Amino acid sequence: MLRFGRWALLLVALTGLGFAASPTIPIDEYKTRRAKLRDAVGDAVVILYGGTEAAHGNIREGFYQEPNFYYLTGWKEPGAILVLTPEEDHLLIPRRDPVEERWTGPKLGPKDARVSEITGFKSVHETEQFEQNLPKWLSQGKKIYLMAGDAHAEALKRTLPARTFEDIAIEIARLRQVKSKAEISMIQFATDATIEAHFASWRMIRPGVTEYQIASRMMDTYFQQGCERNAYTPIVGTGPNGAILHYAKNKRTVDEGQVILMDVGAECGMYASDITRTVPANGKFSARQKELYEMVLGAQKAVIAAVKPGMVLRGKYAGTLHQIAVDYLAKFKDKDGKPMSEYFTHGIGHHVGLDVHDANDPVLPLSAGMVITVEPGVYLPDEGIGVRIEDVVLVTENGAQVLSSKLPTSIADIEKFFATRPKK
Ligand SMILES: [Mn+2]
Repeated sequence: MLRFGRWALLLVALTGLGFAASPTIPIDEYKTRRAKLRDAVGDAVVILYGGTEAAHGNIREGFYQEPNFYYLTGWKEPGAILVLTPEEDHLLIPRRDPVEERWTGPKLGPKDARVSEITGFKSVHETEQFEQNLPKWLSQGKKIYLMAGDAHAEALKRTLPARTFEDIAIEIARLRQVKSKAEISMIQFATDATIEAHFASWRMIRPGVTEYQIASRMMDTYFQQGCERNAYTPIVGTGPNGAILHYAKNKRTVDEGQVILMDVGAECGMYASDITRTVPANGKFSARQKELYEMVLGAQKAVIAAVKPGMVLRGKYAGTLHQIAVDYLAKFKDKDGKPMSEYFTHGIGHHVGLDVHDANDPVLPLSAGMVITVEPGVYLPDEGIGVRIEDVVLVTENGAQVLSSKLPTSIADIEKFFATRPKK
């Protein structure tokens, strides 16, 4: 086996067997992002603090980088600072600490010979040198842009009472909401891993299994592919739990005749996905379940058909994607004549990227390169059912591409999957 190892790997890559390696963002892309941010803020200095162990790392989750900082630097270690002057990019990282490294492993230090090559920054300093360099850097721009609300940024403001500060959040959000080709590949990877997780759940769902067993199988599927985190707490709701929007207890046992709502997504290489499917416990939808499911699927199709540059995602007024779903669902009534749109009790979707609810400027309409979810649903606690269908959708030049289209949504396809799956 060893002799053929390399060839076997190549064969696997070529034939698409096994799981593909995760794509990455080229280091030059982070430079381009910083250049764009510099253009956006004009004659100003940007100071952005990365996550610290205390703020973002904890025993349960481990350290993860603050997403805005990561977006601009690609730097994943704690305690870093980014300074952009009108002319220069500076990265500040902590000095190496041999005692700390016994716990966290060796880290790249600011004096390392390869530090510029690895970080993509010509200018890398010790964070301990921040204060002594600050007057020089601040003299290069009129305004100072900081992340409002960040504890370090607010402390810095108090030390510079004479200066004018602006919030950098919206400027970074406007960049983050339009994804590059490399980012779309990252989201596609997380989406493909998430699709495999949903298929894995469909293979095991039957009366008698528990919500936590389903969630566990789904998480295992994407962790096996190298994904680092859940993009959010898995929502697996059977029967009435499907009508609880952010249900996360996952303790109930699946009963005969119920549908199971699974809103579960992986985070892989820092990028999130977010997919929801609603499937029948015993492989076949009842007449009433079909009726509700078809309404939601029809609403989702109507919205996806309308996705294109210029459209507005959210908002309860004519012309938004949200309103298209509301108008579609309003054509159907409950037994008292109430429009079914009243059982659609959340937004139609959100941007997806480094965060599952990704940064965006809500004032701007959609444009090519944005990635959103389309997730209509109806929730009827009295009938013990919730139905939601959620896909990840890329806005293209003239329409939309569903990145999660490999996971079926039609009743026929779902029932066929259940009817033909291996019996266990
Ligand atoms: Mn979502």
